[in-house]
Amino acid sequence: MLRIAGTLCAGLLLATAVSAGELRAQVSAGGRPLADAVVVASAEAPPATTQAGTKTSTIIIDQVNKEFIPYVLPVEAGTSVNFPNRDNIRHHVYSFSPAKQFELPLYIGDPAAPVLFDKPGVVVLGCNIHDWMIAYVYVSDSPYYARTGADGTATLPTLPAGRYTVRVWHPRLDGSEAATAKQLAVPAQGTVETAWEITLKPDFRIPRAPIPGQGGY
Ligand SMILES: [Cu+2]
Repeated sequence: MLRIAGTLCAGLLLATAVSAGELRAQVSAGGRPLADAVVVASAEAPPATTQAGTKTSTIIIDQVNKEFIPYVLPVEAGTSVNFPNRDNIRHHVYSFSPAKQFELPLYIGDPAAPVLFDKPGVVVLGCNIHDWMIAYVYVSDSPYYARTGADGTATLPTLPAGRYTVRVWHPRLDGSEAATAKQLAVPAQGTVETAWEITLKPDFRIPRAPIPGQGGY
């Protein structure tokens, strides 16, 4: 009997701890899974606990082999991002985007300070030296977001139960992010699934400059 009571008790505790559901989103374009899409869920009654400017995690965008890694980084507004340069040549990172304008003049290794992204919006990153280097910081006004992997799936694992507006964004999304919005209810337990098939604009990324003596890149 004791053992049964113990199990029951643990079960109740677990139920209390996980009064959150999971949202699993599948994003595709042209019928194929789409990586680097950002799925954002905004609660209709957002919790009042989130405070911008208090994020302490050390999130980074690397510069490796003259590319930004990752290509798309979703963060919550108020997050600082560091931009270490792992190459043995200098990069010069900048953005002219309204959500964050900044410049990290020519450097190797760690820049002097991380960059605070405090305003929601899409921030396009470039490098003054290498025109093909481009990346995106998606600054979210909601703490609930995830990026799709190569399988086109994004999982938001712990959403407090309730009603949400969910949207998808991608660097090449043809149309507005707002137009992708849909409402759904997240249960206290279990998974809710949703999917988008989106249209992409052509890829205007600048090809990498050829390296002398090597073909292609
Ligand atoms: Cu560069």
